[in-house]
Amino acid sequence: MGGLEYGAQTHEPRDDASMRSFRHDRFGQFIHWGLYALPAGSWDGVTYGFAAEFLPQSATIPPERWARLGDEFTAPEFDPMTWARTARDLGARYVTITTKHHDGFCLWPSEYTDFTVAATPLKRDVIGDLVHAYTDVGLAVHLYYSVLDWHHPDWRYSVDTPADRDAFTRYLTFASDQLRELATRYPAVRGFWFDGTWDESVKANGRWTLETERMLKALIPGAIVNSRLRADEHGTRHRGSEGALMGDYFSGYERRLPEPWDRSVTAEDWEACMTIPQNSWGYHAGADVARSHKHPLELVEQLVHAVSLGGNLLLNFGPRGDGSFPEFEQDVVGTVGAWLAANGACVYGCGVAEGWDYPGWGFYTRNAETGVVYAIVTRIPVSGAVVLQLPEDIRIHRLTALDTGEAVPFEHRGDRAIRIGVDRAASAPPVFAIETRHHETAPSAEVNPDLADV
Ligand code: H79
Repeated sequence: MGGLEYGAQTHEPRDDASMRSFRHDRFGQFIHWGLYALPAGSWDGVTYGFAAEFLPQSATIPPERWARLGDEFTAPEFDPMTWARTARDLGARYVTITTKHHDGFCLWPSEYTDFTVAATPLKRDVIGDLVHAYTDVGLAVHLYYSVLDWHHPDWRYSVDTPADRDAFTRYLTFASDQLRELATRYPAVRGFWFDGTWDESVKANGRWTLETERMLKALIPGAIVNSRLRADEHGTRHRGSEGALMGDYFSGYERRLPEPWDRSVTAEDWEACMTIPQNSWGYHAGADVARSHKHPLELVEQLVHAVSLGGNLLLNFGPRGDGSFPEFEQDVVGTVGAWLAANGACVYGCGVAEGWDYPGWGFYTRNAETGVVYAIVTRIPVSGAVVLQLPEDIRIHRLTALDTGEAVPFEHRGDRAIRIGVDRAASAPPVFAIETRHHETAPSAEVNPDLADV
């Protein structure tokens, strides 16, 4: 296969139970929590509009000063069970938690560095407690790990000298040790989500990325690893130089989704990660950032957009430094959670509806097992009606409102379209469940001249 040594190890999507379950779940909660949640975007009286977790760079804070934030990490409101229930109420089926972000601060008591939660007043093993709580409520846990590390003295952006190479080799050993530590301490986790892998130093170490993937899968059978970890021997990322996906799913969609009509993306598993603010993953208390928050229903729209193209959505939450969830995130939990409680059948276990072209008024999804197609109306037309173009030879067998289960009247428009009235005052996207059957053409006695053997 192009002779790549560190490229893609398989050329087909994984189809084991673990991967099927990840694909089925469709909706995950991302958690960004660390020291950056305390200053929440402001430093020495100045508010920086950029992402809260980038504050050390935005405000050029010396590492020693940043590390002293650990003394304030008391998180009196931190309750792992409340977090887990919040994710469950949201309708998420898995969670991805930051163990170490770019600032290098570790939320577990790693034996390989002192820059951890163990050195703060909070002391407790945040990762261990969260893995336990989320697993308890039935959510799969994935661990986020930033390879980029602003704290570690051996981190390098590029390896240009023998000294850099030695340092970075030590750094990669440190990262491997930490990852082995995570997989060993928390064997219940289902996957790893890598970040901070775009620098020349990592790209020059494709072999390390493959070995890391292999190590984690050896320690945790069935573990799922995102493509962002991976580079091949040419430094080509996500997909190897010959074009095949590395890791288990494509994780390059960050704060964006593929175009809704681009069905080419359905050839691979993928996940998009999304913020509620325009751009902050850690909690940001700034007023301008608050003004950028997406409406909870936009997030419903993004979720079904992802599912309609066979992808997952990983929606980020950045709890406050005290361990509580800000009000706007609780609103998202309420609205998205309520919508999914009534309409989750069009999300979980669903994917692309082959043959149903992207309609401007919303999205189609299809449950591969039942064959039911869902029409999710995220943009109700001013006409108060939507027209559904049917695939060839498909007829409507039953059409119901997903939330009530009641039959919905519709009007035929020739053989290939139907028209459904939609309540223009609907307070959330209505969903129609469509059971279809194949149209059986009556055998014709006449010879069709177009089919004549010529
Ligand atoms: O954890 C969240 C962010 O803090 C983190 N990723 C999400 C999940 C993140 N780190 N950096 N960024 C987001 C900004 C990324 C900038 C990039 Fe690039 C653009 C990376 C690759 C292209 C600029 C150009 C920086 C490196 C090359």
